[in-house]
Formats: sequence, structure tokens, C-alpha cells
Amino acid sequence: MTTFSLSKGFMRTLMFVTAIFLIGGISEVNASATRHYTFNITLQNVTRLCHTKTMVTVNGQFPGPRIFAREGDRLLIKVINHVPNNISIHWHGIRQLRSGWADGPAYITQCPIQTGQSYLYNFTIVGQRGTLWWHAHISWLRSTLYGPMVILPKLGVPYPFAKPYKEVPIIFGEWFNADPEAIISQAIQTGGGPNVSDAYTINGLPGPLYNCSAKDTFKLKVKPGKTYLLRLINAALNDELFFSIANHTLTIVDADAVYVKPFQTNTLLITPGQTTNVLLKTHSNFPNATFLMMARPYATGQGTFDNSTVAGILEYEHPSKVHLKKLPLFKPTLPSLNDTSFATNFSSKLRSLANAQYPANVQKNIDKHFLFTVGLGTSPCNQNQTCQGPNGTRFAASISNISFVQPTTALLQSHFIGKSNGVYSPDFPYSPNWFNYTGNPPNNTKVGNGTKLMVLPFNTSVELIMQDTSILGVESHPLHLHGFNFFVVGQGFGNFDPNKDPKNFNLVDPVERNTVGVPSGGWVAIRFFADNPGVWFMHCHLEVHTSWGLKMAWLVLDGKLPNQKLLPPPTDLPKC
Ligand SMILES: *[C@@H]1O[C@H](CO)[C@@H](O)[C@H](O)[C@H]1NC(C)=O
Ligand SMILES: *[C@@H]1O[C@H](CO)[C@@H](O)[C@H](O)[C@H]1NC(C)=O
Ligand SMILES: *[C@@H]1O[C@H](CO)[C@@H](O)[C@H](O)[C@H]1NC(C)=O
Ligand SMILES: *[C@@H]1O[C@H](CO)[C@@H](O)[C@H](O)[C@H]1NC(C)=O
Ligand SMILES: *[C@@H]1O[C@H](CO)[C@@H](O)[C@H](O)[C@H]1NC(C)=O
Ligand SMILES: *[C@@H]1O[C@H](CO)[C@@H](O)[C@H](O)[C@H]1NC(C)=O
Ligand SMILES: *[C@@H]1O[C@H](CO)[C@@H](O)[C@H](O)[C@H]1NC(C)=O
Ligand SMILES: *[C@@H]1O[C@H](CO)[C@@H](O)[C@H](O)[C@H]1NC(C)=O
Ligand SMILES: *[C@@H]1O[C@H](CO)[C@@H](O)[C@H](O)[C@H]1NC(C)=O
Ligand SMILES: *[C@@H]1O[C@H](CO)[C@@H](O)[C@H](O)[C@H]1NC(C)=O
Ligand SMILES: *[C@@H]1O[C@H](CO)[C@@H](O)[C@H](O)[C@H]1NC(C)=O
Ligand SMILES: *[C@@H]1O[C@H](CO)[C@@H](O)[C@H](O)[C@H]1NC(C)=O
Ligand SMILES: [Cu+2]
Repeated sequence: MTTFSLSKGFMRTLMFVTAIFLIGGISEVNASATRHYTFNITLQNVTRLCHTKTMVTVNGQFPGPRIFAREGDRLLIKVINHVPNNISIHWHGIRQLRSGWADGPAYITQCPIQTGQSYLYNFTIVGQRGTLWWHAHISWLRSTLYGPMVILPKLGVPYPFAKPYKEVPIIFGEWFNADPEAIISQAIQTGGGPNVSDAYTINGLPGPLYNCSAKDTFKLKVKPGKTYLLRLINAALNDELFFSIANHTLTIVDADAVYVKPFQTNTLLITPGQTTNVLLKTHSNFPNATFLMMARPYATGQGTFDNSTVAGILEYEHPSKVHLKKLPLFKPTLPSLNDTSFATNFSSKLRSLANAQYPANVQKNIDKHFLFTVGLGTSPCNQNQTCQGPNGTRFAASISNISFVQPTTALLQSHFIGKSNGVYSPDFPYSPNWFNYTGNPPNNTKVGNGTKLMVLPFNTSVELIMQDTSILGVESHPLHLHGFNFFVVGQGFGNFDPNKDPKNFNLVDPVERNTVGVPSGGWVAIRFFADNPGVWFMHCHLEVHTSWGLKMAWLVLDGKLPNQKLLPPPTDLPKC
């Protein structure tokens, strides 16, 4: 048993509040181990855009601490709740093989950790390496409770690309001048859309394009002629983001902690919940210039959104002290805010590496085919209340027209102890009544509701079509599946055609990931193998849509063999 500590190569320089983070040689993270972390959930005053607010943090840090591990490691993370809110933490993208109790979504796999209580998250990282992240999984607390998980390959196993000189986690977030918990609770009460954020952030810093924020700028200092590995994470609450660095090309090498066939691009798109590793090759000579890296949203819905831009600075270190401030500053050109053709083109370039060492084991014989609609809708206003949703209703969202009703106890525990009556029903509707999903919207926008689970026998091979609808407007929805990676075998616009579209599926090298954007006004086809017993949440990673009910859960039953069964819960599992 060893305890990992930040190594000497890990440096943190503070210039005003401008922070630079670099990871040194990866060999400094020692071989396979059990790694211990303590997450003390505390309140901390943090100032951005000249607004100081008291926020929920891990160990007083914003963004939260980084977790470093290697493939094969066991992680033991003790979360102690010292704030008034209920807390749970999700390890986003971790497969959690037979360790569903550690997955984290509140009321799905665990009751939340109450004030004064603690819970030890205990899981092993099996067959995964790359960048993932952790975040709170209750209400909107993930707006301040998030951080990177850097999973290195096993010691001695190289990357399938040249070893980078340095590695840099870059985590995008959203800053609200107000308390996000108050924003979402007010929206739920009124039925209207929640207020949007005031800024985007890079590693917690909004950068120079906002008022009163120039000193809070992420700055990456680089040397000429080197390759840097940027570990990008979109932790924003409600917005997909375009990202680009002026005068530099990025090589995408990984998506959601799975290697991809490398390709070059000036701009990338990353949805909330997604991660991607990219190589940044610096100019071979000192360029006599400084460069901005910028991110701003890709937005397809009808609602208002934060249309601002976060910027960081890429600065070349020069041996002789040139006046860096006097150098010309170049800005990248980002796609327009609604550039769906960029989104389509970019996602079509993502292919699994699919070589002998990292094969793409795409499911070929499908046991169960499902089509779920995903989209918005309305639910009726309470009597005597005036609601601020469409035509005096409340905004809602659904999968297969079921707006998920959060239970008051955890689904996984109800399943495990065999007491599901009154908690959930195992009758999630797998196929909606056909309508012209992406045509003129139906005049009835009302959604159904319930706590319904889709039950899968152990080792079911699943194909799922997720079909966007035009109800209240088409929109891209980044759907995230817990407990599994899936292959994205096809996507298209309009209505999925079961006779025509499967002929074009890519079963050779489809990208394998845990979060995929359902195209605005289109569909996506994914395949996964249900080899992990437990209750697995699936939801839109736009938090506002999740709050409106765009979520459901799969129940994967135990297999016959002893090693195919969910283990009993840990003794410190929180109670509701
Ligand atoms: C956690 O933070 C609280 C409040 O700051 C402090 O009282 C407590 O000692 C901390 N616990 C640990 C284990 O660090
Ligand atoms: C935050 O600032 C307020 C006002 O100055 C102060 O009362 C409070 O104790 C501070 N909270 C923390 C956690 O530092
Ligand atoms: C973590 O889980 C493993 C597998 O269930 C178990 O053997 C081990 O005792 C647990 N560790 C702790 C500290 O609870
Ligand atoms: C950066 O790109 C712009 C626009 O393409 C170009 O005009 C400029 O010369 C480039 N600057 C450097 C330092 O490469
Ligand atoms: C670098 O740029 C500055 C300002 O534009 C200019 O004065 C200087 O001559 C340039 N140096 C070189 C080596 O190009
Ligand atoms: C952002 O939205 C505001 C308010 O709707 C608008 O005035 C502004 O022009 C927009 N900015 C951009 C860059 O689209
Ligand atoms: C995208 O936005 C531009 C400018 O705001 C607008 O002219 C155009 O119609 C929009 N395109 C789509 C497909 O909505
Ligand atoms: C609605 O208001 C009426 C008249 O004020 C009252 O009689 C009724 O009980 C109210 N209904 C509900 C559900 O609050
Ligand atoms: C709201 O009502 C108007 C007029 O009755 C109707 O045209 C429109 O479709 C309704 N919108 C929604 C979202 O129900
Ligand atoms: C669905 O609606 C679209 C747009 O109104 C229309 O072009 C298309 O023909 C419709 N499809 C079917 C199968 O009715
Ligand atoms: C909704 O559409 C149906 C079928 O097109 C029609 O019969 C019905 O009258 C419409 N309802 C309203 C409220 O417009
Ligand atoms: C579920 O739907 C029923 C029937 O429309 C409605 O009365 C109830 O309020 C809904 N529940 C929730 C939590 O939205
Ligand atoms: Cu969504």
C-alpha cells in the first residue's frame, strides 16, 4: 500500500491568481498501487469577476484536486461531508466492474452523504487509461465540485504515440455569480428556464475577455519544438464547447479515455461529460508572438444560453528576456455558435485506434434493439400557480416520453435487497409510438413520468438508437451512460430508418466512449455489452435537461457465476 503524493515535477506557479499547471515525467507516478485520497467537503469563499461567493469545494480547492492513478490501481477515496448540503461524488467514465456501490449518482447507486457523514469510495480501474474526471452527482453541485482524473498506462507501457514532453490537464467549467443551487431550485419552482452562467472557465479561470477578470487567466508556458499532451475535460454545466488555440494544430489521440486514430484539427468540440487528449506541438522556433486559446459554446436549442468566450494564454518561454507583453497576440477563429456542420464533421472523424493491442470489440450479434426518443416537453402547472414554461406550463424533458422521477431511496439498494415495490418499476418503454420525431412538432407536448428501469439479463448485447425530437425545438443532447463504454456505430439527421440506416453502421473502428452528442434533429446508434451487474444511470449531461427529467436507468441482473454478481454493499453505505 502506498500513498501517492504530488511529485517534484508537478509545479504550481502563481502569478497573481494566474495559475500554470504542468505534470512532469509520468514515471513519477509509481507502479500499480492502492491510492488513498481524502475529499473533505467544505465551504470556501472564492472570487471571480469581482463577485465573491461561498461555494462548496473539495479541500477548499476550486477546481477540485486532481486524482492521479495508473491502470489497474485501486482507489480509496474518503469523502467527508462538512457542508449543509447532501453530497455524492461520481467517478465519471470509470467502468465500476461489480463495484456499482461506488458509482455515485444520488438516489441511483447510493443515498447521499449527509452533513457530518462520510463514505469511502472503493473501486479498481480495469482496462482504462486516459483522462476521466470526478464530479458531484446531486442537484447542481457539480458546478463547483469537479476535478480531473489522470489515469496513466501501467508502468512501462508506452502511449501509442510519441511520449509528450509535459502533460497539462485543462478542465472547462461554468461560473455563476449566483448560487447555482438557488438557480435550479427557483427554476423547478417556477417551471421556467434557469438563469445562465456568467462566464466559462479554464481550470477555474475566466480569462481576459470578461470584466474584472484579466488577472484570473490560465496561462500555459511552453518551450519551442516540444509536444505537450493536453488532457481536456468539459465540466461545464449546460454547454457544449468549441476549443481552439491560435496558430496551432491539435492532434486528437484519445476520447473518453480510449485511444483513437490520431487526426489533426484546428478546433475541437467537446460536450459536457466528454474528455479528450490532444497533442499540441509547439513551433520549432520562438514565434515572437503570444497566442490565445479560446472556448465558447455550440448551442442548438431555442433557449437562452451563456454565449460568452473564455480565453487562456499560450506563452512561449524565451531564453533572453524579451518583453512578452509587447509581443503581438493572436486569436483563434471559432465556429459560429450554431455550427452543426462542424459538429457533424468533427464527430465523424473520431475512430477507434482498433489495432491488435487496443482492439475495438464491437458487439456484432445484438440481443436487444431499442429506440429511445430524447428531447424536451412540458408538464402541467400546479393548480393555482402561474408557471413560466411554454404557455404557462413547466419545462420538462424525457427519454421515451418518460420524465424520470427521482426516488427517495437508492435504486441499487432497493434492487439488492429485493424491495423495489414503490421505489421503481421494471417497465421502461423501449420503443415509443411512432411519430414524425423531427418533423413538425406534435401539438401535445406533455410528457409522461415515472421511475422506470430497463432490465437487462447479464451479458446482453444491446443496440440503442437515441432519437432527438422536435418537441419545443430540436437540440443536441450529450447522453452519458454510467458503468459502460459504448461504440458509436452510426448517426444521422432526421428520423432513424431501421431498414436503411443500419447498412451504413461502422462495425470496424467506431469510436468507443461514455458520452455522445445526439445530433440536433437527428439520431445516434450505440452498442454496448451489459457485462456489469448493477443499476446504471443514463442521462443528458446538460444539467438543466437532467433536472427536467432527461434521465433513466438500466438494471443489469447478476450472471450465474459467482464472479458475475454484484458484491454486497460496503458497511458505510450512506442511508437516506
Ligand atoms: C475538514 O474540514 C473541516 C472544516 O474546515 C475541518 O474542521 C476538518 O478538520 C477537516 N477534516 C479533515 C479530515 O481534513
Ligand atoms: C466567507 O466570507 C464571509 C464574509 O466575509 C464570512 O462571513 C464567512 O465566514 C466566509 N466563509 C468562509 C468559509 O471562509
Ligand atoms: C475495497 O473493496 C474490495 C473488494 O470488494 C475489498 O476486498 C476491500 O476490503 C475494500 N477495501 C476497503 C478499505 O474497504
Ligand atoms: C497566426 O495566424 C494568422 C492568421 O492565419 C497569421 O496572419 C499570423 O501570421 C500567424 N502568426 C504566427 C506568429 O504564426
Ligand atoms: C519581435 O517582435 C517585436 C514586436 O513586434 C519586434 O520589435 C522584434 O523585432 C521582433 N523580433 C524578431 C526576432 O522578429
Ligand atoms: C450574446 O447574447 C447577447 C444577449 O442576447 C447579445 O446581445 C450578444 O450580441 C451575444 N453575443 C454573441 C457573441 O453572440
Ligand atoms: C446560425 O446563426 C446565424 C447567425 O446568428 C444565423 O444567421 C443562422 O440562421 C443560424 N443557423 C441555424 C442553422 O440556425
Ligand atoms: C386554488 O384556489 C382556490 C380559490 O382560492 C382554492 O379554493 C383551492 O383550494 C386552491 N387549490 C389548490 C390546489 O391549492
Ligand atoms: C402555445 O400556444 C400557442 C397558441 O395556442 C400554440 O400555437 C403553441 O404551439 C403553444 N406552444 C406550446 C409549446 O405548447
Ligand atoms: C416528417 O416531417 C418532415 C418535415 O415536416 C417531412 O419532410 C417528412 O416527409 C416527414 N416524414 C414522414 C415519414 O412523414
Ligand atoms: C392537435 O392535433 C390533433 C391532430 O392533428 C387535432 O385533432 C387536435 O384538434 C389538435 N389539438 C389542438 C389543441 O390544437
Ligand atoms: C406525473 O404525472 C402526473 C400525471 O400527469 C402528474 O399528476 C404528476 O404531478 C407528475 N409527477 C411529477 C413528479 O412530475
Ligand atoms: Cu439534453
